[in-house]
Amino acid sequence: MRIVGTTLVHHLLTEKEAFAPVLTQISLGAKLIGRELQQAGLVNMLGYTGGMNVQGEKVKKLDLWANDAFVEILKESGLVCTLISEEMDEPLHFNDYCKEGSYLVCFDPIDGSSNIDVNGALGTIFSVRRRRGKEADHMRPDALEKGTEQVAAGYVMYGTGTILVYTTGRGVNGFTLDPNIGEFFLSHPNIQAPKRGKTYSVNEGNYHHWHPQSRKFIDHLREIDKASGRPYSLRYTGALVADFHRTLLEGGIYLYPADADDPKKPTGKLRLLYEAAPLGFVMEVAGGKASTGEMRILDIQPSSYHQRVPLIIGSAEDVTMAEDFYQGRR
Ligand code: AHM
Ligand code: MG
Repeated sequence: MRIVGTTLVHHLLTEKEAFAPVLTQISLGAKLIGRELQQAGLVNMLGYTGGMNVQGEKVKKLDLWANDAFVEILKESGLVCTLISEEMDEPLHFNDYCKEGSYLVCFDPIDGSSNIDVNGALGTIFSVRRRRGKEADHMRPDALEKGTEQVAAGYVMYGTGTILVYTTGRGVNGFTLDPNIGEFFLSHPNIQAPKRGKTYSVNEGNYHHWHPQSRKFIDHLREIDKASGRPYSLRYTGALVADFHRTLLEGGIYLYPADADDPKKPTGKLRLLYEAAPLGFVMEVAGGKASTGEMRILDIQPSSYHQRVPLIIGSAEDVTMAEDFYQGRR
């Protein structure tokens, strides 16, 4: 059955800020990626390019294709001065579009890349910030502001359907794509994250690499105690967006903790600017929390474009419980 009602385009007209064209372009990128994913196996878009990205990870063909598509589409908005992407070593700066009121967009074009070849869920994550300076040399201070400075953030999930969820700080709304007419319709108005959940989401294969606090917390969730709703169930898709989306709607907690052994992941795997901060903004506006265990994600002062942070995100009570373990109160 087709969803009818408010379209994303109509909803964006209610936003006070002038970035509606940026979000409209992001939704166009989402439609293109969604379509490409559906036929990727047919047009030789699966597999690796042979290259590595700035994080030393193998780059898949679709990662690059999606990155290029987003660059072109966001440039087209005429409002974006600077782009920071997981797939680009350095920020991309468009001198012609740098003016008063232009924006900086940080994005992960394809989140959950390891799911590409197995027809698993994937996502796109985006964060919109204001450009304060106009010159390329002011890019760094603008990009490296705290997550509290985001003016909009959200994600697209490519699963059984394509859904776009975003916030500008006043409510979190989700829009489902009707593929027959290529329009996003409001399907999840004013999303509120449950105060507490029943599931935890973590790559438990890394258990023996974690710090003791992480192991203690997960051990606690696995203990049997009916009164406190334990054990929690484990759910992990390998795509942050998919695990985050479930956690946002149904409650619970997602973690990608620091790694005590792997020198490549001493602060976890996920990137602050285009993974942790945007999802942290969405989760907080929906009533949940996002933390490193030690501090609020949105209060972290970034030090580099591709900085990684531990991420603990989800229902407010579940994240508070995790912080009790990480800060030694339990
Ligand atoms: P990616 O953006 O390169 O795909 O990496 C991020 C992904 C997340 O989507 C997911 O939660 C996590 O990495 C999975 O990592 P792991 O395989 O180590 O559990
Ligand atoms: Mg990625």
